[in-house]
Amino acid sequence: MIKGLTTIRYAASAKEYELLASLLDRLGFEPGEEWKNPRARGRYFLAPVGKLELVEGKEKFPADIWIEVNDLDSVSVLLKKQKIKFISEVEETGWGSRVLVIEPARAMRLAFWQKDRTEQDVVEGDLHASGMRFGIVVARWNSFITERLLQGALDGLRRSGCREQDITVVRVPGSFEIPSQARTLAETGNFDAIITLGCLIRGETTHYEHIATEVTRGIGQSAQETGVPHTYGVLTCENLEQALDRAGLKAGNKGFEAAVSAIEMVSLKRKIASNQQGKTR
Ligand code: RBF
Repeated sequence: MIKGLTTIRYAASAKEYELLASLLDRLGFEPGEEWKNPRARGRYFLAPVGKLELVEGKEKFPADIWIEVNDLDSVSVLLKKQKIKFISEVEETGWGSRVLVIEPARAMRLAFWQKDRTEQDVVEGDLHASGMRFGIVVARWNSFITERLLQGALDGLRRSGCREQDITVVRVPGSFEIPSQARTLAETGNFDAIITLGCLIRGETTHYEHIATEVTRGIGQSAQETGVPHTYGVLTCENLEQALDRAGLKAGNKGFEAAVSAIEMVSLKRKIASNQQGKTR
């Protein structure tokens, strides 16, 4: 039901608006478009994660916007260069983090914080697809369903910033042909990940179990042997109704999910590779 969260700050003047916008830009927020009407204007800035947090009791660092960063010391240097008013310098919070608080405009307090690194630091992929190249293999069998999966996958890629020219769609006759084509694409070295889309319906497929097993195994094997992430958007359903549900009706769209998983896997692979480099330097 919930789609997003927007919190608004009103700038007291055009000068303050420009100052805050350039500050948020410099800090590395993803910039959104500016809107304008005769009475007002606005710009939005996006962060990868948003949360709405309730607090009870007294908070030591009063600020109503908390911005989590991964290099608090650089943020502190940047803010000092901009001559922003500090309410508190970098301090330990007592809950495994450090925080600093600024007041870039009257009655606007921003806290920047960074979690202390722990041994069990988690590495996770994120969902920015710009600069990533994807191959999509889609089966024509049950195209009524698989075309919807394809639309879901394309939607997932585009909405995450992937450019049209970085997406290659290849159609194969049926799900049985997906693994070999996925491998062919992976071996070209032109793709960061392969997204596989198909639909097997038990009622219509003799030896359904065998085909499903073979397709799944083949896709997994191609992923492991080529080292290119593959994601699985092959529906295995009892009947057409169930397939329809999973291709965009009640139960989401498995093509969309496969695309988002592909982005995450590429991002994760890149992070692990750059972490390794860091360790050997
Ligand atoms: N391909 C699919 O992607 N989904 C199916 O549900 C499906 N059912 C099939 C049922 C039969 C009886 C046959 C012969 C093929 C079916 N295929 C299906 C196609 C299969 O994946 C492959 O493309 C063809 O068998 C050609 O190798």
